[in-house]
Amino acid sequence: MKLLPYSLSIFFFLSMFIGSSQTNYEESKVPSFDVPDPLLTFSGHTINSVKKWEKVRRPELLRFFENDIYGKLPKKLKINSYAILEEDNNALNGKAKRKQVELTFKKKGKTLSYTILLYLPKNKVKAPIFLGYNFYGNHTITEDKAVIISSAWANNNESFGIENNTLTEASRGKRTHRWAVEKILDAGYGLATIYYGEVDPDKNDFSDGIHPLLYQHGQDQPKPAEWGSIAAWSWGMVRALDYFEKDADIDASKVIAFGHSRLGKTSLWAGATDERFAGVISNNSGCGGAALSKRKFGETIAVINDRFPHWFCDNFNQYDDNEEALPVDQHQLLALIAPRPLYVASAEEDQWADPRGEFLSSHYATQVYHLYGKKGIETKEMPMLNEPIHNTVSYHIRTGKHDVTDYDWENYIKWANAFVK
Ligand code: GTR
Repeated sequence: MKLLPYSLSIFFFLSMFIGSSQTNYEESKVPSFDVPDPLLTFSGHTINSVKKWEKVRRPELLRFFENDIYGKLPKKLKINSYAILEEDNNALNGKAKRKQVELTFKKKGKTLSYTILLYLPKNKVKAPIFLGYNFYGNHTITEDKAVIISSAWANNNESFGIENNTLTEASRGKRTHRWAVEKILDAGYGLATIYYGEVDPDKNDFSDGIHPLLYQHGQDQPKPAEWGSIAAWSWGMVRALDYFEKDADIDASKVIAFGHSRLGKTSLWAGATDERFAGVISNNSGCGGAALSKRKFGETIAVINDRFPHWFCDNFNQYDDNEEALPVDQHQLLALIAPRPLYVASAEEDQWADPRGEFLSSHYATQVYHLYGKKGIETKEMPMLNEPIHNTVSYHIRTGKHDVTDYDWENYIKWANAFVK
């Protein structure tokens, strides 16, 4: 094994404590397992056509992921109303049109609102857009003073100046490096982002966010097969897409779901559950996202359910230290996105997310893309660092840590130009 850079070794060392003492980072210790076949039904029938995939296999896989992993929505809930809170045709030094649109939902006397920040390329009739959540508020993605600061609950974070779970001016522009707004606009795309905490605060508490609007009488938390926070955040993306269909500045047939880390798990689930998303990007999504669970490399199901008990549905707990019992794996989540363009990206130092597991997952999902005559990750050999493979299913592993960089965005734009636009 080659020597690891100092920062990387520290990260591994810390992760051992954050995770379980048995966190595995050695390829030789990955257990051998059968990769569940996307093209074989649970009752053993071979799927050899698009028709059978769409009629039989896709629905049964989707149902499994709903019931046992992310949790299903108890009911439908549509946008009650929306309001353009603010609009400027000369934002970002005249480069963009900015809109801040608030969606409101009402049920059982309860109300939830969240705000979409939109930057659209000027002089474009209907723009394709990237839609992705941010972790600390819309105002963190840009220095733009006009971006409204959310009053929703936020995780405290000293370096972002967030105390008392309240977002403030102190964090404006703190995450600009993760959002290549200019590059996106220059390439003719718009960007839509939402603070994920407005849809569901990221804590193990189901009395807030969107969940209570859909409880039955007397219910105070989701049932074992009902939606956790990832499914709630995905739902928020889907409802944003409903709004885009009404906005004349946006080409709603070209909305790409983007997400990093837990929000990459979210973009994948949004893309799987709503086929209107024209493409999906998973940036370093790891366990419960693009990475194969059965490899038990880096973060595992038991560890993620222990640290984030609210992310998945309670039924997912039955696979804690019991990955063998899973009749599916995450490549089949990716396959649910077929034949739409999909980009899975990893980072070299992000071993916690199992880059190799993310890569193999994209490879094993590719057979479903083949049914549609599309190309994906044809090889089982991982590409070199910073040497992307671009097909309908794309993959890269870049140098650096768990993050979103300009390099990632440059590749997403190239892929979107070739396969979505
Ligand atoms: C980590 C978690 C990962 C990933 C990440 C993030 O702590 O273990 O699964 O989701 O958080 O979202 O930043």
